[in-house]
Amino acid sequence: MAPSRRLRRTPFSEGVEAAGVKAYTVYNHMLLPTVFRSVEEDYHHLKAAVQVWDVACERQVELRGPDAGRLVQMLTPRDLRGMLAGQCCYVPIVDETGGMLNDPVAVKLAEDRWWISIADSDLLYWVKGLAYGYRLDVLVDEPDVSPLAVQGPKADVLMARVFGDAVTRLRFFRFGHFDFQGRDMVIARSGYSKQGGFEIYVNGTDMGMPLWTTLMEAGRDLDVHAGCPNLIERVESGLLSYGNDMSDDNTPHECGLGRFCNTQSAIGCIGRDALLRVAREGPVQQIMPLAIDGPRAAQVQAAFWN
Ligand code: THG
Repeated sequence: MAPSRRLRRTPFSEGVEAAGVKAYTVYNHMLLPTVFRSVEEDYHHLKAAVQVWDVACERQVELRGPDAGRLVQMLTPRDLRGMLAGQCCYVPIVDETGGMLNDPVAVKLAEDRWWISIADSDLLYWVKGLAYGYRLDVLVDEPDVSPLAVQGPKADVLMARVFGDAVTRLRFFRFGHFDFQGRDMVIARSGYSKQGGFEIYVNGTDMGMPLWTTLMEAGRDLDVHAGCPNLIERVESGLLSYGNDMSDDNTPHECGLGRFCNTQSAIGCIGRDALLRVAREGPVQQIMPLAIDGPRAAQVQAAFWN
């Protein structure tokens, strides 16, 4: 891959490279590791131990101001009226046709301040366009906040060593503020695996490597290793990948995300009318999980790129 300023490194790239990353992909114009030892080895290790993931490419779209809550509700058919500060929420984002634009995690920092932790599409422009077009009293930008995920069955033990026992009392999709070397960090119990774990939202670049190194040293006896979202684990767990499993041609219902929609009560959602219309007709196609039985499949070569 040819380096350029358009392809962004992360605050953790130095650690990722020292850990022997074998492949990257590009996600939100940023490096995302995809393999350390092998996809299969990484999978078994993720299910047995604990991994530290550079998911800085899960960029934040920050909304700040009196109309922030109204703007978030315009983006999604999930009814967010009951959501409190301190909660995270997986929210399908749709356009005016009901087509999926992204499937981020919304983080409600305060009544007037949200992060939308995006999957791989330039959601910032859609959100800025709506804020401007509707003359909303809200600032929309991409702060330099980089998630670092700690995933796997031993994540609680490792996180307690670095942040104290209180971090293990976080409930699923809740976040709290924790100190690391005098700096405040937002930490949520969330992450792109079903093996349990946390995401640390790291502000700026300077604390990236100190945090990475501290986690690696504190977890040596737990067999901590650098890891990344794992293809096998995420398919088995039914975690969708925007751009791979779905695009703006699909409604949330076609993606199996109907359980995250309350279209009837999501007043203000831009795609609400379109989704109510298709709900009457029913989806014409549906993405389904698929398990293939039998002996180990042969390696598929890169003939997929056409
Ligand atoms: N964490 C954060 N940001 C992200 C992701 C993440 N941005 C990109 C990408 N991942 C967004 N996509 C997903 C997909 C699935 C989930 C989270 C983000 C997820 N789903 C669970 C499920 O489907 O069972 C739980 C959903 C729920 O109960 O609300 O966690 O991983 N910060």
